[in-house]
Amino acid sequence: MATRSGVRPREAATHCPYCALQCGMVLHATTDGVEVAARDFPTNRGGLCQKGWTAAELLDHPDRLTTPLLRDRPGGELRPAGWDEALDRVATALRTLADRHGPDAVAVFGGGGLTNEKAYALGRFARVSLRTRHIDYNGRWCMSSAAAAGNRAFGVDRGLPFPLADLGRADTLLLVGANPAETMPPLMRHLTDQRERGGRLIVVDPRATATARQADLHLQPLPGTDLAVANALLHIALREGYLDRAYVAARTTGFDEVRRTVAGYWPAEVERLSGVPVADLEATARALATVDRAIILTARGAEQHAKGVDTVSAFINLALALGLPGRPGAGYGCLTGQGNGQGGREHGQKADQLPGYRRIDDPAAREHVARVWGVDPAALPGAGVPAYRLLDSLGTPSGPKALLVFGSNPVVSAPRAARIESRLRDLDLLVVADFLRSETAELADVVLPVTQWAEEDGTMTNLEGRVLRRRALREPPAGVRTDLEILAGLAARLPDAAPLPTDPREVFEELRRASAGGPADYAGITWERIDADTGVFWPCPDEHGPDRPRLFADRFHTPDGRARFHPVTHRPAAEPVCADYPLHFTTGRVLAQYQSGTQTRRVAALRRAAPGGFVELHPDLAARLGVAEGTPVRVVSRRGELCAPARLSPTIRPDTVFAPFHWPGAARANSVTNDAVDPVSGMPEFKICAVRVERA
Ligand SMILES: Nc1nc2c(c(=O)[nH]1)N[C@H]1C(S)=C(S)[C@@H](COP(=O)(O)OP(=O)(O)OC[C@H]3O[C@@H](n4cnc5c(=O)[nH]c(N)nc54)[C@H](O)[C@@H]3O)O[C@H]1N2
Ligand SMILES: Nc1nc2c(c(=O)[nH]1)N[C@H]1C(S)=C(S)[C@@H](COP(=O)(O)OP(=O)(O)OC[C@H]3O[C@@H](n4cnc5c(=O)[nH]c(N)nc54)[C@H](O)[C@@H]3O)O[C@H]1N2
Ligand code: SF4
Ligand SMILES: [Mo]
Repeated sequence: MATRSGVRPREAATHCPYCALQCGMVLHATTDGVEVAARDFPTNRGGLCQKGWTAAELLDHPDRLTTPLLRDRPGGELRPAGWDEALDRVATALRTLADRHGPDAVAVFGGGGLTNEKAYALGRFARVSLRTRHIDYNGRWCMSSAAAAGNRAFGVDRGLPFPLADLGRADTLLLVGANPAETMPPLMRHLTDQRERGGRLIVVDPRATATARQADLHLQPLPGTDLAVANALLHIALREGYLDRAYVAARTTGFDEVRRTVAGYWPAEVERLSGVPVADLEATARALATVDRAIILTARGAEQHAKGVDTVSAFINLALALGLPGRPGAGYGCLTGQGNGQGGREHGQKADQLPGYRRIDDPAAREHVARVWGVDPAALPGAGVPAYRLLDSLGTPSGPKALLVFGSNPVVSAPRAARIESRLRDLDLLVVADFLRSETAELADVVLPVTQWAEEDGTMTNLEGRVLRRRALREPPAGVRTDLEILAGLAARLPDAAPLPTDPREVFEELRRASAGGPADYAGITWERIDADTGVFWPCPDEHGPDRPRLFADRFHTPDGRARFHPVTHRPAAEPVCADYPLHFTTGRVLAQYQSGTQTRRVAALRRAAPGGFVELHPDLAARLGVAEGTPVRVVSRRGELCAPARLSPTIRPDTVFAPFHWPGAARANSVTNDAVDPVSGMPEFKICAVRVERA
């Protein structure tokens, strides 16, 4: 790290630690701490949201961890310990468990907020130092359905295959299950441009969100019916003669079966199913098909379902039939969520994956990566299992007995969280690396305190596939180590472990070699090149060749260069409503809180803006339940309940209730959610289950 070598900059041009927009910011070291200033960058154009403005408050927060913590016996208290004692304890337990039960007795859980270097090092540590197949990460909760659908249609998964600025020039922009006014506020600047240029914004969301309120047209479907809506849009487009025949013939395969499938999606029937009026479906199809530059974007509202992959495929089918992907200024994309949600899914913390977005079951990929790692390809483990299956197997007779967590707080964020919490309690060893005592850290046997973003160098890949630099401003507090130093310290204590580098730049150089030739090729990306420009877009195989802000202009990344249609059919939510659980429950975010809230719940201004959980419901439903604004209500599902004050809103569907998922304890939304997962991606159905609501 630059700061460790004695250079101590007074200011650092870096990016926000939170979401995938990775807004540009400048950090200044002052006598009272660290000040944040907005920095103009193509994504945020000088804007920051409240979370970004206040991010530095956690650097010197009284809750910050600055010493390892150990629990000496189950049920005992966590007590401060030295690093050698903590790392020895972890390494000894890992060795004992692996000796007794085999290497798969140990599991690793990563996060989409980790830098590329950390994500890469975590995957290598699991496969080489621990030799376990059990590694997965919270991107499974977030990106996996869009990733799977993108891969099967285009042969590659880059959330936005074009720069974000293209949104500002779109004639029609369709946002499906995305609420960027709260989840990426500076992105709205591009949408303001779009509308000032005369473009149309159409939003699909069961709630009239801050984003939907700015739209020209708001489709308000029943949660879980987006797939049917997309098929109806394609049905109408074909009926009206909007098919781009030349494009479909030249650039795609598989259209005929999709044509047959959508023929059955009569708009009137889809209106009955989804509640979206036929006239609105027709207006949407027309708005997409009769302009030059139309863009379709999905986010978690459409994706976090047990049919999320097929739902995204339905919107990709629509985009392909209209000839959008690869046309300048047009296309399909998904809005990646976490700070490094894109890079975090490319470099090997996913159960089935090796660096460079290679598949772990591909012999050539194993050969290539094993060579970079200096090991025998046969020694690399095979594919593990997706996050929910992994967490749900912990501590069971056939499941892992130890878990190392880097960058996630599943006690709050996992579906059916009470069950996952009890699985974590059943482990022989739970290790959490974090800079705060998250709810998951509270259960740990060993807590390892790590650096924060302003104390680290590294790279992040934003929602556009643009690789950026995170730059350190200051030294970490005494007693704190980087994630890379922790992995290296553990590797050194394990048998036959190759040494792991701790300098992020050295790790990046290795990552470049490991990714070379893979779908996400970083071989041509250097830190200097990133510094010299506003980042570098992957794939970039050649240091002296161009990067690729826009994909698909002449070919897709499939073997024959053509995009693939996938026929998909609607199916109901995994848990239908019934007499006992008559309402649909859906979940999401509010502006002032981030994810499981470990960080943002500790920032005073954010706590004031969003002090606690709530349940959003329609006034008619509230009247039926005898509930007024602020009345504590209980939301009960077959799995558990949450308790929080009612918030009345005439803009939500009367058959649907909503709660944000940022809080632990009684208000924990994931006590209620369903653990059904998508059969292809393993993405949980966070966005719909059956509940009843009662006065608490
Ligand atoms: N403030 C804030 N910003 C964040 C985050 C945060 O925690 N807080 N997290 C970041 C991360 S990791 C992510 S993944 C992104 C997520 O960004 P978004 O996807 O924009 O966020 P969500 O609120 O999860 O979901 C979006 C919308 O989906 C709607 N929805 C619910 N069910 C359905 C459905 O069945 N169909 C449709 N069409 N819509 C539905 C919800 O009403 C909600 O308004 O945000 C990122 N930015
Ligand atoms: N009901 C419901 N549940 C959801 C969702 C939903 O829409 N509804 N959304 C899902 C989605 S999209 C996501 S992305 C997940 C996210 O949920 P989580 O996986 O829980 O993510 P975070 O809350 O960001 O947790 C990150 C933790 O790691 C720590 N941390 C941050 N940076 C670092 C680092 O560099 N190193 C280390 N070691 N630790 C770090 C933070 O302090 C924090 O405790 O939640 C999912 N859960
Ligand atoms: S929009 Fe995202 S990246 Fe930008 S300041 Fe807010 S949290 Fe940070
Ligand atoms: Mo996410």
